Amino acid sequence: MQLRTRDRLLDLSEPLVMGILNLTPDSFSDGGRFAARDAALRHAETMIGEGAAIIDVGGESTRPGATPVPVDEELARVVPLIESLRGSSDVLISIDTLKPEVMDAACTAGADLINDVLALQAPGALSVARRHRVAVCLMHMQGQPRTMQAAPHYDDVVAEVGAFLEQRLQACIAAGMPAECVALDPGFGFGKSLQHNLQLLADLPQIRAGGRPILAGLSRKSMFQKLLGLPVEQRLHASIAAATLAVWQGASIIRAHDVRATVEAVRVAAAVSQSKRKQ
Ligand code: YH5
Repeated sequence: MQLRTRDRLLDLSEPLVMGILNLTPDSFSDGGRFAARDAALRHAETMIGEGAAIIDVGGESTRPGATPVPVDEELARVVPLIESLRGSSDVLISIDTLKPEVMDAACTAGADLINDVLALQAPGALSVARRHRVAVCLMHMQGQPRTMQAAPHYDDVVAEVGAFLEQRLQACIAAGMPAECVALDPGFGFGKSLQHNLQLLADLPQIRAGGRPILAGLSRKSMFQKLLGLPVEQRLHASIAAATLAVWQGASIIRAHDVRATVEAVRVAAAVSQSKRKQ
């Protein structure tokens, strides 16, 4: 399994961990903009040291109920950080945004991957990705971020998510992007009940059937509140169990907050996976 970005081919024969770098003000903001940027850069370097192969830079929260961020503010948060990180490291940089203008500026600043929870459905998003020749992660979401968790409904969640991702992959190909640039993501927690999330993880190989790498984002998500009654700061062990299962089910990239623990779990799951006899 491989993922292309620009002229680089990312080897996914071993699954990789994507470390989350949240640039929303509640994350690193105590001493103003410059201090926040410095703290964020140090956090990125820590995650790289712990084995993150990709850093996912986000300047706007996509959590249910989060407040939207104006484009200028989002640009001011992410672009300088990407420029600094690009200058100091070869790590793959991912930009987590809904806005084509932010995708464009982030790729110009050195981002290698567009992580879009709208799967490039915003006007102009496909052409930005094609022009920069970067990798993209297409994620499934039912509804809009603000209201998606109100009453998610599917007749067959695995089939519907799979069909949506296949349709968005075809839209990328029709827009002139190579299929080799595309990764797919079922979007755990994005317009899904606990049961929907569990079904998607249990049947992840069906979504993998498109032949493109799968990214799974399960880290600290509310499904563990529903399943175990745990607040967000106590979801590490559940997140590690879920990351392990996702790799066992064939996921190639795991998006995570707790990089060291996730890298260890991913390596164990991948080693067992590779020892399995083909039947
Ligand atoms: C994802 O799955 N998720 S942002 C609520 C939480 C904890 C974590 C209240 N961006 C994904 O991480 N991009 C996000 O507890 C993503 N896949 C991709 N590709 C949501 C998040 C979170 C939300």
